[in-house]
Amino acid sequence: MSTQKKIMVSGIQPTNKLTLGNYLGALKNWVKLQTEYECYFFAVDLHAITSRQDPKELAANTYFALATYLAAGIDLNHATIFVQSHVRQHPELAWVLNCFTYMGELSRMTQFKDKSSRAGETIPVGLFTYPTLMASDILLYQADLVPVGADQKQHLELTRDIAIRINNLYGDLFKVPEPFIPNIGARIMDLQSPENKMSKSVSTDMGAVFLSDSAKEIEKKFKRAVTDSGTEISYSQDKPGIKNLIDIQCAISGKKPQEIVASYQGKLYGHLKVDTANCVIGELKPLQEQTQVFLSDKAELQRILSKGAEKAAVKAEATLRKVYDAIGFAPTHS
Ligand code: AQP
Repeated sequence: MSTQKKIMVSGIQPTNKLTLGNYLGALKNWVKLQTEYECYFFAVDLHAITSRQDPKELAANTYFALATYLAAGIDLNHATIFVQSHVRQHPELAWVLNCFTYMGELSRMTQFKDKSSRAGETIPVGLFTYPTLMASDILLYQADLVPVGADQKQHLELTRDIAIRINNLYGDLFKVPEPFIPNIGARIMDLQSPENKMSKSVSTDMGAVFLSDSAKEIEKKFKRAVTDSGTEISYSQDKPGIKNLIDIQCAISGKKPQEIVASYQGKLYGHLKVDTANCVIGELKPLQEQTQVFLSDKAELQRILSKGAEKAAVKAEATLRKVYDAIGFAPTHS
């Protein structure tokens, strides 16, 4: 009987410092799941440039993201971590996939519609073809599972469609991946507009808690969090601000929303805000300290990332070579 682990792939865009949403919605789950799967976790810097990035900030945010992965407990015995742009097979396969993906399919992507409406008159082509690069990230590693937020599910369905289309033409080149929406881990909403998700690049500074924020900043952001004009602490969709604070406490403590609500009987919104801030500060303190330890030894971090990229490239090249052979590219002779 084969004891081979299933393969799981995921990444975060280094468009800014990571947020509490990335941590509670993605990273914390990766750490829980990493022993069950062969994992590839990367910082998707090629995706990040679909919006304008300051070059110095992009590199700093990339290191910050990967140091945070390690600080959160990603274990190199279970997971390979690397920078997407260090593995050239990602854009190479993406080009091939572009040639098997239809304009109509990409035009229907909700994220493209959202992001292009914010981009104004000059919409980068990269924003349009973002899903084929994401498909490449997944298919290169023959991933079985991709943990995605609900907003990325459409991209994963497209990835499956492209994989099936190419497999039908050329034989089984790709594993067709399954979406995996972990039931643990919340969707964390913007503190200033709790009907929108907390986002690295879209949220305002007061709307997002960044993993680099000081305790004082975190406290201030929660105290100013938008709620409603009521007073009763309850967990419902028509109180999105309050629900978000409860969800944050649940994601950190592992408690159920009703347990949290019960502990606030007779208390005010202010209590909930202060407690949520303290809960977040307590959760992030060790993470922040460890992140600084990894960032302070850049040479060691770079060594880890080079090794990760080398290992990832071996797997990625095996898939890419199979694809190049199947579509008829002449082999290289060196
Ligand atoms: N608010 C959130 N709540 C829960 N999970 C979240 N994730 C992001 N925001 C939240 C999860 O983090 C992973 C990586 O996401 P990403 O950075 O690649 O892109 P995104 O989902 O588009 O997040 P941002 O912060 O809004 O990105 P930018 O601003 O860079 O475009 C995913 O697993 C995502 O579900």
